[in-house]
Amino acid sequence: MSDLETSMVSIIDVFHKYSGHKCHLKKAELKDLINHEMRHFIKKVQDDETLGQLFSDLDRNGDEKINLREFMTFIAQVSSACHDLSLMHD
Ligand SMILES: [Ca+2]
Repeated sequence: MSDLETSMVSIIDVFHKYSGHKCHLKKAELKDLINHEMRHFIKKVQDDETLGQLFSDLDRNGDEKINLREFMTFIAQVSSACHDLSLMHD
């Protein structure tokens, strides 16, 4: 597989590592994923208010779960922000 394809599979694997077989993330699972897998890219989520705000921003269809599509949007936003930051430092 190409680097891009390997990265895409990795994102899906990480999602499933935290979602389990149900294929969606609850609040506590999103928090664990962010704090364990994205700690170099975004600030650790510590308080419930921050978590609740982030969760409702990501939960586009309002079903109180983060599905893979909603998670991918989040990954795209964080990746894009990191890209912008790296350009600023060039
Ligand atoms: Ca949702």
